Amino acid sequence: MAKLDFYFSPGACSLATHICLEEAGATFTPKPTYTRKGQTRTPEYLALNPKGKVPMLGVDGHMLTENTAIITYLNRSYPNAKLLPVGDALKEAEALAFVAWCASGVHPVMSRFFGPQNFCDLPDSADNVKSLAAKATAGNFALIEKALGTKDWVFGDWSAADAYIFVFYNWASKLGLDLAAYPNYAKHAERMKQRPAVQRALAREAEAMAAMDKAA
Ligand SMILES: N[C@@H](CCC(=O)N[C@@H](CS)C(=O)NCC(=O)O)C(=O)O
Repeated sequence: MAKLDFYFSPGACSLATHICLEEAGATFTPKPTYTRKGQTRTPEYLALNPKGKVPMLGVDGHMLTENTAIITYLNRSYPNAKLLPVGDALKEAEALAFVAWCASGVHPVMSRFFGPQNFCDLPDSADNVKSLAAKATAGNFALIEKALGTKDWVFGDWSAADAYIFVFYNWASKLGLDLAAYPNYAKHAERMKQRPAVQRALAREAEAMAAMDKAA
């Protein structure tokens, strides 16, 4: 098996990959890299990943970025974990399309909440940026709610798609967004918290966060 180094920031979208690593039973070295402390923007980190983002997975020294790509790699490397539907090319591609939409359609909209000034720097524009982000997020969450329907998991069996949408539900809860219109999504988040792999990933992230706060 390849030597894996996992770069993540507690609470960031890297949690999707973190959960998949745990679900796969992979052995990896955690490398907490705090976005809030600018640690993804240091010359050392940028030398590894010029995009300055987490997640990043070192695979025998090769740096792989983007949740979608890392999940694809883990799915191929740990087929027993079934991170994406196995054995049916169309179903696998559909799940990958969902994960790619999380990365390209849902995440960038929610990023506006965390850095409204990066999207519009006109004076007093932050509230407008956030209220447009809330509207667009509501549309995306309605699609997630519909994709879940009454199923336990987006694609019937658990998959990486469930890991990525869990990140957004956590963000929305922390932001205090109104989540009343998404009862299936709320139950999904509770189900996710029951999974041992999710508990291990969350515990490691909480530990890393506590260490960062202590060092601050
Ligand atoms: N499309 C990427 C998104 C990566 C991303 O935006 N990561 C954020 C954390 S949620 C980050 O590292 N931000 C740090 C920064 O921009 O300095 C993926 O899904 O992996």
